Amino acid sequence: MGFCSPVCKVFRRGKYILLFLISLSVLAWIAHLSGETIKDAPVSFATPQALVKGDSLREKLNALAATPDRLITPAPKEECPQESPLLQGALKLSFESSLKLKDVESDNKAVIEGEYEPSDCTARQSVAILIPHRGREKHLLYLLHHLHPFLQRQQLHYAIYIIQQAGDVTFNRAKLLNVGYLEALKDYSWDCFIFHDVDLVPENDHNVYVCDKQPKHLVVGRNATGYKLRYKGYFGGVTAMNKEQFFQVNGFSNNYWGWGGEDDDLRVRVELQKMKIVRPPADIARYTMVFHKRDSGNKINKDRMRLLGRTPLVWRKDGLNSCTYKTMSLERLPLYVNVTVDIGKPLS
Ligand code: UD2
Ligand code: MN
Repeated sequence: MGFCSPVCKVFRRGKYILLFLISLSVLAWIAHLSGETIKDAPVSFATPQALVKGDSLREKLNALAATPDRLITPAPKEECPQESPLLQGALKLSFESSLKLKDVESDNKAVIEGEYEPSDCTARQSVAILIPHRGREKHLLYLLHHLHPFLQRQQLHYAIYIIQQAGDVTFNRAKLLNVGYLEALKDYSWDCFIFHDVDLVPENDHNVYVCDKQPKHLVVGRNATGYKLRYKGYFGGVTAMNKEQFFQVNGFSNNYWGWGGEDDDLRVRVELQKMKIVRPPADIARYTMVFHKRDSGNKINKDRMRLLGRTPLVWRKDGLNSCTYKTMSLERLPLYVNVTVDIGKPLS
């Protein structure tokens, strides 16, 4: 008991040394094996799955190294300046009888299917221009000729929609504009809508086609009326309302068939919502109206005063939420989206 010979001591120590040597060789073997695994691992291809699924750092590095240039997101564009450096102020307008659609198309190569956005900065607003139309081709040509370069100088992301009333039933400007709003929103969530007569050409590009915190009336004056506001509360010709403002007033009434009253009706809707109409300065908000006579399909609406009196009672039920129509065609032409609609006919 308690006795161990020198031979026995040597034997005990040797056991520990042997154990130590065995552990060392096991470790060396493991290290060797894992080195082989890394060497033999296949080079992963840069797919989004590889980046998500791959769990080794090497796999992720391989994936990054193999990412083709086109997958690298370009640096975000800066927002366009508050005031575009491209504005020219008062413009010299031209109404050449020889002007052709092809000329306007070749002058506006950056416009694709009626839509444009600046290449070097991000536009401050995305704006849909809605133009009610029937049988005013020459006016439309003059307007496109002036409006496209005008909007591009304003560095806007925009698209022009022409809403054509099909058939020869009495014209209904307001309902066509409701259709324009509903149809344009199917393409893109536009921030701002400009409701634009086909025959009004803006004279100064400082009259910027963007929406404000309040509904905006852009035609303070025009050539035919001595560039004076026609009357207090006048809201016709060209107006700008953002998506929410127009939705809040339930759009235009659908019930104004023929000439007059629908613009005043919109003003009443705006006022009922306690919104306040704003206007740019008179020296800027100037338009030339191409001369025209009253269209045969757009007789004066004798019922307009009676309808106007009922607006506070009916606006909730008569507007965007009751606008029924049938889209006959939707063509994406080079300079505008052409929506042809059957909007029905007056009740009586
Ligand atoms: C005034 C208003 C207009 C509208 C209208 C009464 C101005 C500058 N404009 O325009 O906004 O309130 O009175 O309804 O005050 N249109 C066609 N084909 C037609 C008939 C009308 O395309 O057969 C379109 C076209 O976009 C035209 C707009 O409707 O510009 C207004 O009609 P208008 O130009 O005959 O009426 P106007 O100048 O008295
Ligand atoms: Mn007109």
